[in-house]
Amino acid sequence: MNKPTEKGLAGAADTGRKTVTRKGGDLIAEFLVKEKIPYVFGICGHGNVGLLDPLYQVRDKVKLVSPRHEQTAAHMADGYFRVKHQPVATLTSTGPGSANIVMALAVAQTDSSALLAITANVPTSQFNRGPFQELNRHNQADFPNVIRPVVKRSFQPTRVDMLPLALRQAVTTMTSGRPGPVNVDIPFNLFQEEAEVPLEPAWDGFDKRRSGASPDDVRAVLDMLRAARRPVLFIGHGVTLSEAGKALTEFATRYRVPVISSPNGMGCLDMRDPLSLGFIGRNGAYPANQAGRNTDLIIAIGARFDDRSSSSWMPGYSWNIPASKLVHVDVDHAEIGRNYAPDLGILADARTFLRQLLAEAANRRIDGAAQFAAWHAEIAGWRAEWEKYVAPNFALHTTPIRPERIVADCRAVLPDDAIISLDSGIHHNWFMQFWEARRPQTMLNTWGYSGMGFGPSSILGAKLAAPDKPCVSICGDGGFTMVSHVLCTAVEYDIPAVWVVWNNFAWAAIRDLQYAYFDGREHGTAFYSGPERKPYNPDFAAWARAAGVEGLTVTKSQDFKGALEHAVKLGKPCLVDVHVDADVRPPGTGAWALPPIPHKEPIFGSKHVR
Ligand SMILES: Cc1ncc(C[n+]2csc(CCOP(=O)(O)OP(=O)(O)O)c2C)c(N)n1
Ligand SMILES: [Mg+2]
Repeated sequence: MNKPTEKGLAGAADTGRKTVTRKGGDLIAEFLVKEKIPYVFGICGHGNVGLLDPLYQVRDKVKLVSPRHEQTAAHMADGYFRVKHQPVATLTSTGPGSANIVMALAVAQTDSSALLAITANVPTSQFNRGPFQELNRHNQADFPNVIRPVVKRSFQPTRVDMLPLALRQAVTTMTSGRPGPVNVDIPFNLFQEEAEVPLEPAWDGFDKRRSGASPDDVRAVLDMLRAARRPVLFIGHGVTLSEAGKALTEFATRYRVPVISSPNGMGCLDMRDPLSLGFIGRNGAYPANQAGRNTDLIIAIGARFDDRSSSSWMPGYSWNIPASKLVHVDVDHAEIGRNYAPDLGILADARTFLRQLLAEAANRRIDGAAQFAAWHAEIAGWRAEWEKYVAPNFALHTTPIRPERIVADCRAVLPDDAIISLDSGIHHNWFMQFWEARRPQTMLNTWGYSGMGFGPSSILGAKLAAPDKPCVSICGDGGFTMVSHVLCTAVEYDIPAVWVVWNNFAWAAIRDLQYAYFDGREHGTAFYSGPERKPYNPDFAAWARAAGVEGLTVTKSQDFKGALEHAVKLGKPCLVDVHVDADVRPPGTGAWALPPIPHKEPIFGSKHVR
């Protein structure tokens, strides 16, 4: 080990670590290599130009991809992480460039997705002088205050020798416990200035530290299961993030416990399995809501009972707590009992907990098939009622196309390992209700923050993470228009993603709320042109072709399947513009409240309290 040099810094001397003399920019580039961060999704600016050259030096190990908007860069990083569980970085410049990632970071944070957001700031020598693009009304170089609510932590090293520690702490923070985005905000001069610095060891990454439940709690959960007659597992993103699909499937199958899933947990149990009841809430599946409101024991793992998966917490619509007993397991203490006080709260990683349950249950006699037989018979009845109600619409061919047709053809065409991303909008409600995710990490949803632009952007990151799998964004016409420049990035970087634009000439999710709650009036929620207010949209397929992407328009339902098959096989970026019937709505099976407006009752099945 090298001795700290005379010039050595206090930090170096304290840690006794090897020191090197480096420019800040080179340190950051080396750090990205050392941490095996394979991509930087970034957009240049005067503030970060000093880092571009060091990135050039490591371009074989760390690829720079520059989309046309910073929001897309962060969604791409988010999508990459969700598919591969390996974080990548974004790079944005001082001021506006970095301000453009705020929404995308909020999406990542509320959906527990890790990414390293490197932002640049003004030189330290100019702090508080009001240089170009400094925010300083409250504090010098104040971007960390802008970004603070949407990241797990923001670091602002102000000297080169502060970089190694800040960077190590940043990666440790973003991938420990509940993952999330982390920011390192770096004043411009640090890229160019040189210092002697102590080297930090590499962080050994995501997914290593997995605390479990206490043995007493594991036993207590199994005692509760033994006493139950109508149990359900409710799973969320925590199960996906801890890669607990196998343990979940084993536990559910062995003990015959039905599984209700929030969108980001979908696919941990193959949703074609009869034990999978689907999503719960207003646009959930009827068997899930029925089971949720009639269960006597909920074992919730890595799920947070947000308003959309709990019918806005109104008793008897999706859940019926405290009449039902609740075990709430999460890696984040802040989620345990946020909305429902649990009978037993357990701070634990999903996979560790499920493995503990499996190990302990093996020592006991639990015969789920016998114990829960009546429950399964009831569930089978609800499933049959639901299937009878929805199945006919899945078989219809219509013009404009019924939404069910799109779901059905996606199911038929896409292989089990295909990755789909959804955006915010009514198209998402249809997929929440009817998509059958078959594998974990294959359905990307903007769930917590529901930011439009996530779906069409994140699919680029998904495709980079999984180049051998079909990656299809199903997005609204409104949401696609917000980030239509994704087409350019697909061409520039040869990313063969597919966009299915769900074209209903409206911000239909919001238009439908207007129709439902404001006497059928529509104002500001649909797209028109001309004095006659004809429905308007650009010709998306022509728009795609103008960008160098293959573009198809589908107006007849018979044509969609073939168009999707073609797009998926093409091996080049492709957009399919599908004209969808804007007046068919997903059947509400739970409720959602916008207080103080009175909520709507479910249209299929009614609230039922045992
Ligand atoms: C960035 C952003 N702006 C606004 C909203 C509010 N919002 C939610 S859904 C929606 C309409 C979506 O329209 P479109 O993309 O066409 O999808 P559709 O509902 O028609 O399927 C809007 C405006 C949002 N979630 N995100
Ligand atoms: Mg729309």
